[in-house]
Amino acid sequence: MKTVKYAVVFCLVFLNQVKGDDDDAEVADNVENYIWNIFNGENGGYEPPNNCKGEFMTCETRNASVVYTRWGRSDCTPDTSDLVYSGYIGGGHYTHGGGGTNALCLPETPEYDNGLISSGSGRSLIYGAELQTSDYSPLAGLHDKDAVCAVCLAQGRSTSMMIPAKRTCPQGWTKEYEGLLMGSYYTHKGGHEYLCVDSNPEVRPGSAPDLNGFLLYPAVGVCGSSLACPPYVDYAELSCVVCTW
Ligand SMILES: [Ca+2]
Repeated sequence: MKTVKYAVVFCLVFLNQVKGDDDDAEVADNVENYIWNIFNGENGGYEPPNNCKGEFMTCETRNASVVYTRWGRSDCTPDTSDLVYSGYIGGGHYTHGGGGTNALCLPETPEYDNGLISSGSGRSLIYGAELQTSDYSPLAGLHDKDAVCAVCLAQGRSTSMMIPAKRTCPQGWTKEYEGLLMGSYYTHKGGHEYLCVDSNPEVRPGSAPDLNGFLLYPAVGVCGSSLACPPYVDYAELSCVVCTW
């Protein structure tokens, strides 16, 4: 910290020298004020946000935080996170080789800029997501239903991770949720990333039936490849967990 203070003093001396030239004086004054505000302003130059709201979103704890997406749910885990927004999973079509490979958490209420809207077909196409679970008994009742998502803010933590094939977090980490690892069907052209879908998923109310855009299938490990079997089990659906630190 001492080195930083010496550097600040040097900068201020230098800026006073620069002020000898009228053309540079205003710029030098602005820089000088900026530096003084950082080191000597109210609250040490830190201006607390004035919109700190919510049980976990307090001004005092807002400095360290991380967001993660809870796939398959429209809410966040009570006592660990605050809801930022909820929406519907979207992404590229399962038959398309192009488009995105990542999944999106599309907000429930989109905002369009009319100035950006035009006609044409040269576009990247985004489709809603369906759970493809007709032959997966734990979620068979949700087959063809539209998948939802929530973006969650974890206050007081600084990073998040998804661990495939785990249900617990390493010591010291906070477990946000556990779920079922889901991906694209293995022969579909439109492959996409793996998502950890909550083990107790919700679906969009009024979901339309079998429209097939961005599709989510349970993921399994395949033995007889380079996969370590055991402990991995051939064609056993893989769990997953999302943790924050
Ligand atoms: Ca379907």
